[in-house]
Amino acid sequence: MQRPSEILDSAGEVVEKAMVVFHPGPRSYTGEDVAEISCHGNPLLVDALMEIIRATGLARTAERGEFTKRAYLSGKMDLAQAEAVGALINAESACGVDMARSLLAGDLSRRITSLGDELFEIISGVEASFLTDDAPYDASVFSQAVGAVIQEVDSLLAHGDSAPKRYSGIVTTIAGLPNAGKSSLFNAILGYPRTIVHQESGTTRDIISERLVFSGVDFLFHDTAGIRETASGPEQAGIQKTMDILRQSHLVLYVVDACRGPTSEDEPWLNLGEKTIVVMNKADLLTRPLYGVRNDTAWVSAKYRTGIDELMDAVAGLFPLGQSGVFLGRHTYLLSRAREYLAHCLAAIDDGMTPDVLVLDLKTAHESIREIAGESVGRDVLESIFSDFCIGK
Ligand SMILES: Nc1nc2c(ncn2[C@@H]2O[C@H](COP(=O)(O)OP(=O)(O)O)[C@@H](O)[C@H]2O)c(=O)[nH]1
Ligand SMILES: [Mg+2]
Repeated sequence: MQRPSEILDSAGEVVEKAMVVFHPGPRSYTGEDVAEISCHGNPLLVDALMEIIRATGLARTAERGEFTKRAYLSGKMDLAQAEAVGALINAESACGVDMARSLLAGDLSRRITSLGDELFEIISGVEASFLTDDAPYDASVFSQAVGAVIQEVDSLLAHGDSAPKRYSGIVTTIAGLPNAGKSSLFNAILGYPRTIVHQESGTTRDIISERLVFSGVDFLFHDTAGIRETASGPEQAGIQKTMDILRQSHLVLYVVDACRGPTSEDEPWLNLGEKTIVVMNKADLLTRPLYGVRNDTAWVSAKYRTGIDELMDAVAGLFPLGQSGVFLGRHTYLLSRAREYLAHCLAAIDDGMTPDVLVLDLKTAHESIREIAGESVGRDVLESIFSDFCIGK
C-alpha cells in the first residue's frame, strides 16, 4: 500500500501530504521516468507545490499536450493515437467517446499501416520492373493492385461526411412557420413537455436545445421561433437566432401544418440546412390521415405522437452508425489526397504511361498515408495538433 509522502518547502516545513507515484520508463505514459503527485485540489496549495517544484530548477510547467507529444516522440503511440487523446478529452457525445476510443486503441492505425505496407510493396514491384530485368512490368496486375488500395481508402473515407458530425453530435433544428407545431414536435421527439405549446403564435422566442441519443447517435435538437416576415421586437430577435442556427444545422426538420400544406411562405426555408426533412404535422386533422415517411416528407401528428417513430427512424437513417471511418479533418484530408494520386496513377496506367512515371504518384500517395501515423510530419503540423490539447495531457 502506498502511504502519503510529505512535501517540504525550502525551509523544511511540510506543505502538503500527497500521493506520489513514480512511473519508471519506458513503461510510463511518455516512455520517460515520470513522477505523479496527487494532492488536495485547493488552487493555493497546488500553486505552492508548483513553486516548490519550479524552485528546484529541475522542472517547468508542461506545454499544452506535451505529455502526449513526448509519448508520440518516444514511440509509445503514433500520431493518430496521440490525436485520439485530444479527441477523447473533447468528445461531447457518447458516440464521440467511442470513436475516439477506437482511434486511441489503434484501430485506424492498424488499417493505415497495412495500407502503407501494401503501397510500399507495389512501389517496390514497379521500381524493380525498371531497375532489373527479372521482374517484368504487367499493367493489368499493377492496375488491379492499385485498385485494391483505392477500395480500402474509400472504405475508410466512406463516412467521411457524417463521421465528424457523429463525433460532435448532429445539429438538428426544428423550424417552420408560427403555429405549425414545432414545439409540439420537439416535445414529442423528446418524450416529455420540455417547451411551451400554445395556440397563440410567437410563443417560442429563444432557442431551446436538448441532446438526445437515438440509435447510438447524439442529436442536438433545437426548437426555434416560427419564421414570419411581419415580426417585430423580441419575436424578430428570435427569428434572427433561428436563421443563425439554421445555417449551422446538419439537419432541418421543417414543420408544415398539413391542413394548410406548404405555401410560398415556406419556400425560402426549405433548403437552408445540409439536409432537410419536411414534416407535415397535424395529420390527425385531415379527413383521411396519412402517417409515416414518404419521399423526404414525414407525416405526423405531434399532438398525438403518431408517426414520430417512423420520423426518427428516417432521421437516424441519414447518419448511419456502421463502420466508423475517419472523423478528424487531418486524416480525411490526407486520405483524400492519397486517393487523388492513386486515381491519377490508375488513369496513367490506362494511358500506357511507363512505370518510372507512375512511381511518382504512388510515392506521393504513400507519403500522405504515412503522415497519418505521424511519419515524416513537420514541426508545424505537430505544433498545431498539440496546441489544441490542455496543459497536463
Ligand atoms: N390537432 C393537432 N394540433 C396540433 C398538433 N401539433 C400542434 N398542434 C397545436 O398547434 C398549436 C401550435 O403548436 P406549437 O407546438 O406551439 O406550434 P409552434 O408555434 O410551431 O411551436 C397548439 O395549439 C398545438 O396544440 C397536431 O399534431 N395536431
Ligand atoms: Mg413554438
